[in-house]
Amino acid sequence: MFNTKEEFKYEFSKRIIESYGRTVEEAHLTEKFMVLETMVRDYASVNWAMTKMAVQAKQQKQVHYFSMEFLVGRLLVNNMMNLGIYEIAKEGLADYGINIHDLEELESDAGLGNGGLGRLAACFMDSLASLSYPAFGNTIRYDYGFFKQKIENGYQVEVPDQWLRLGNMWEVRKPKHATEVKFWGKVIWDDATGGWKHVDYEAVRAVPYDMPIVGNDTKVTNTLRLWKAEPSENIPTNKDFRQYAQEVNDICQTLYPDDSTHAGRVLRLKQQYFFVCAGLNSIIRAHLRVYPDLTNFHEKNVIQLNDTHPVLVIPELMRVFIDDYNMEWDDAWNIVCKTCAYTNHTILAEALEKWPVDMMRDLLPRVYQIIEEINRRFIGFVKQQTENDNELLQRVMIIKDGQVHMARLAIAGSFSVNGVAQLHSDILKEREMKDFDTLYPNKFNNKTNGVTHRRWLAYCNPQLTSLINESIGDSWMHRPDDLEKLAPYVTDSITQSKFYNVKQQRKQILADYIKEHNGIDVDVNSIFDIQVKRLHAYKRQLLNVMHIIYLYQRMKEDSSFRIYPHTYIFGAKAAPSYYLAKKIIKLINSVADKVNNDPETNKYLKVVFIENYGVTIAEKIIPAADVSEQISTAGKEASGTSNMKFMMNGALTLGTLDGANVEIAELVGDDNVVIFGMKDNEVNDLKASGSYSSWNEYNNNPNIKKVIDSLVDGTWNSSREEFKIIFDELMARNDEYFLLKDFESYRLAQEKINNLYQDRANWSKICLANIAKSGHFSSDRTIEDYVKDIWHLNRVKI
Ligand code: T68
Repeated sequence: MFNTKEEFKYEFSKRIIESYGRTVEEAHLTEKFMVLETMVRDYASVNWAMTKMAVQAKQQKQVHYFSMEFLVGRLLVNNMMNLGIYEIAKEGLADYGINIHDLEELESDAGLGNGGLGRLAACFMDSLASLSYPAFGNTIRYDYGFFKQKIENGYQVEVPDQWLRLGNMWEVRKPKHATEVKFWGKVIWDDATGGWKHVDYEAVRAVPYDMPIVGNDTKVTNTLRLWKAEPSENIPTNKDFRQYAQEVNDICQTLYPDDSTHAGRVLRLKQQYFFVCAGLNSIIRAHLRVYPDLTNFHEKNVIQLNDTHPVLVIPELMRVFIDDYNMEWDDAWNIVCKTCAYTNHTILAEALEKWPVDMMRDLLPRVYQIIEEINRRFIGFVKQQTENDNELLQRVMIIKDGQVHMARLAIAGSFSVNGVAQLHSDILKEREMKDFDTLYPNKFNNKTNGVTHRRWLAYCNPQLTSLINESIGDSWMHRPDDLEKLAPYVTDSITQSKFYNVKQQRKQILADYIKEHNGIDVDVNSIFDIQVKRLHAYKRQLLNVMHIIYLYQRMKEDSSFRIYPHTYIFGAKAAPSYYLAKKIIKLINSVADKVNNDPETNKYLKVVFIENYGVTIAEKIIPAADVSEQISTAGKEASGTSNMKFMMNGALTLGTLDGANVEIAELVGDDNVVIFGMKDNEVNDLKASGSYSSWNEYNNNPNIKKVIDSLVDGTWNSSREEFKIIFDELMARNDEYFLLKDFESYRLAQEKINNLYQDRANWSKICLANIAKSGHFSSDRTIEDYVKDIWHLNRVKI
């Protein structure tokens, strides 16, 4: 262990020699990196062990966060900062002529997630540990994370993300805690035991790999448990071993296997049950090491279900209680419902999970049998509560038309159901899940998302952090609301100009990156207008592109029309099978090509698509933003979390009243955001009226018409077919997300920003006002809300 620079250097060189038989000078960069990582892990291990002991000794209640995704990102520097050893290590390495950033760059992102939902889970783990709450994460140890995106000739190409190539130094394999998961087979009644028995199954061994989650400035270190599937010793006799081994291997191979095929869907269901079953098994075993039985299970454990992906926790826990521990149904159900809580992240109908009954019955016969019984009893409950309202019953049944509705199962088996921003929670309660709110009046609640201000401000933006600390001290690291102390500085002209300088530095860093990776020169004095998030029609990257096309067309037509220089920056991965989304990426790149190379306009307008958007690149992009594009169709984005990160880094939100934008706007006030577009109720009414016609918008607005026409007249591609699908989405399919409807108000909002930015002092004032209010969107606040209303945890004392 080390507490001084000299001790660090001694330990570092000793380990290099022990591990690789060379001196520090001779060692390869990756060797230095791996040694440093191991040193940090070992340093954290002491606290890790103490945390486990402290939780056990006090028999504290823990939260178990079950999520198919944790988008952790890099950990090396983050963990060193949290442990308070960053400066020592950095200086010690510098003495050896090693730049710590060169080592940092070798770490691959633990990219075990798709987007917001996975990153939220990672932010929660950081806040839980930093606030000293006892918490456990459960997920899958995917061999490959979400794909790496390459852009070739403007198209997205997916390459495997081999995040484990250099190994994962943070994890510790725990074979002792391995367990069996059973698939397929059938269920028979066993007279001998008087219970159901699962026979002829295929067993898979689940082995946990634990990663420490290091809290900031606390000894508390929690665990993220990644489950890996391996062949069981008890191999099936009716199958070729190689085939069996292959099938086992497939379980943890990739995040989100292609579910456009039947085999892909079975695999995803297998993944879900795999980590749920393994995770529960280890929680139950740990509980029974301390208590004689499971009757107080819910007093010591709360399980948070991150969306419906881990909802099999509910029937699986029932199965274990009943089959393995002889509980009566009602007692088991009572405990399950007091243990589980469910977070919903979407109201998009197509994203609400359903599983075909046949598939579930074949793969998980006993679990399915239990779901049937849950459904049967649920129907009885509904009939009794509603005096036989059959229409309502049809709308809420868990098993309906040959499908198991996972969100309905989640609501029935949880004591809390929460949305992730106030508007989203209101929509769930009052519209999308109204029937369930009637059935269970106190279950629904809101927990507005948050992001860890340690990673998304202190770690990723040291320049801004210094400025803040210079002004108000660093108490906000522990109490993010203290960022409000900036309020008096918002109008101070010296602080404003210092802020402006910080922003310019961050824009320069991004500009250098863009130059290196895209070969495009961008002007740091232009407005950096940024939209980074998953590519989806409802998020409306296309509206942004349409507006860029409009600006370009107008500048080309009218030489007196010029805008303040703008750099529009995009980053987005499209799901591999999402054809429209991929075409939008191609369109962005085609527009970029043309616009960037037009000498007549390229002083005013540049477009950049940054490839492979993910946690690490976000840490460079977000601090450089002047404008944060949050332009989803109102009512569609459950919360959004990049909006919070941008705000924290001093960008102005250009957004619709959707998700957490609503709360951002309320907090900072009308002068400090730019809001446009239809509101949620207007979108709803327009849709319900059936009167919307995108052709009317097209015919009545010449700007729109020109933009749309350019999609199919060869402007952006020699083939007129290239973007036909985008044209059809807007015109033939009547513009499901109302881009044309909101276009004019978006254009005016952009114009407003164009003018606002030119008053540099006022612009800085707006950005500072945003930072001052951003403490509310720290995940520390969110976690405290969960703890107070749902989890009821006490802090760990070491
Ligand atoms: C996001 N959801 C929401 N889903 O879209 C976003 N879905 O508004 C919200 O801020 C965020 O969750 C956190 O609450 C997702 O990221 C998924 O990634 C996903 C993955 C698989 C299946 C369905």
